Amino acid sequence: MFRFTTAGESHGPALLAIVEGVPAGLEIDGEQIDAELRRRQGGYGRGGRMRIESDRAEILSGVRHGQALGSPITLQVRNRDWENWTVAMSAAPLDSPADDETLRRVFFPRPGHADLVGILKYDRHDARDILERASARETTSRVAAGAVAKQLLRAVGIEIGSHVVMLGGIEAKLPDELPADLNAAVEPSPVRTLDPDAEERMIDAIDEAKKNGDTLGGVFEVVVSGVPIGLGSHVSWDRKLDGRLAGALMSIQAIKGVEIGMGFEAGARPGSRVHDSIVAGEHGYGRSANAAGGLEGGITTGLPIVLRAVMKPISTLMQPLPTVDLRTGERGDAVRERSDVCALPAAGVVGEAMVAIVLAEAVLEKFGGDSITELRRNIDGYLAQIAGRQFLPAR
Ligand code: EPS
Repeated sequence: MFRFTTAGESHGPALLAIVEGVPAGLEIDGEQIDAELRRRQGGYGRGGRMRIESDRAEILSGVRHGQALGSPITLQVRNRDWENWTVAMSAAPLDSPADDETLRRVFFPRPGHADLVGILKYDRHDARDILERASARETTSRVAAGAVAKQLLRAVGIEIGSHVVMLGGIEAKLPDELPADLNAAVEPSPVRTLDPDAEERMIDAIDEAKKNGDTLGGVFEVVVSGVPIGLGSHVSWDRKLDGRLAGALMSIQAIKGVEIGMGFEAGARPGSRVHDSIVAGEHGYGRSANAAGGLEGGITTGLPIVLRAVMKPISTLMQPLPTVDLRTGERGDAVRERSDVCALPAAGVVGEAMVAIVLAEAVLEKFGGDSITELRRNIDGYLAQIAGRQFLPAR
């Protein structure tokens, strides 16, 4: 079984990810993990923290001489900023009392963040106890784990990319066909978009928001190619891959909605203008289009999986929103923690990681295998079976 968990506070000593179920013998390249971490740190609109950190993963377990052992893989990314937080975030009780400023306590919860609901639910009195874990810094662990999942998927021919399709209301004009290597095409863009014209306006919008002490969100798209027919299942609600992918994307900080394929637009059209016709092609069954976004009945169709997620604007505003002082109930201004004006380009990278994790899980569920050799053999056997199944008369 493929599974992962993360741990770590934003200003604690480190962020951790434990990934279990990676088949033995899979080549694990630490450089590729670090490259994904670097991608997550980028994008126009990031704040001061990204100038402090240069995230790198140390592999603490589960890999020997560059190959997975089949045992849990532990990844650690140290927080450089920790040296400024050793007192405020000390795990041990302090020897002597310290003032609120030294402890960096937070009494003005931010609307939109987990601050208020978190302290009420967990019975805390300092919102720092909540925000340290609610912070999107946690996505560092997800991207590290996702980079391992990506290496597994790449070994079986599945590739994942992403791009920004809308930022702060500015929509990117998309080409009829996406570039084969989506990430290579968008990486030079500071906002990770394919439309140079929109890129300029998106950058201006971020500058404007920054000037106004405001923040911006938007929509990113994740595209997966090389997916075999038959991942996921229609038989039970929790095995439907569309639901699992949507849930994984929705779990990313600040994500408020997910679309698959044509998405919400499908609700405005008649069925005749939504569903992809089934056609008989040279290589077997095919589709006239991919409005379904690569998923029907919770099962992959063999066409690219296309998912979109909307990110709300970050809830830390330099022009703060109204809130209430947790100590007195008096009206106040929400805390102004250092933050980003826009983290949408990075959110796309996190989206890729979450999609990779769910797909790695789905691949191993369907094909199993303790070793990469066994996994490949199982996949090859299934693909041969599917190929032989094309156009057979009904039994
Ligand atoms: C982030 C690190 C954080 C923020 C941001 C994402 O660093 P710090 O809080 O030290 O400035 O820049 O976190 C949030 C947007 C949030 O709401 O918590 C990161 O590593 O991505």
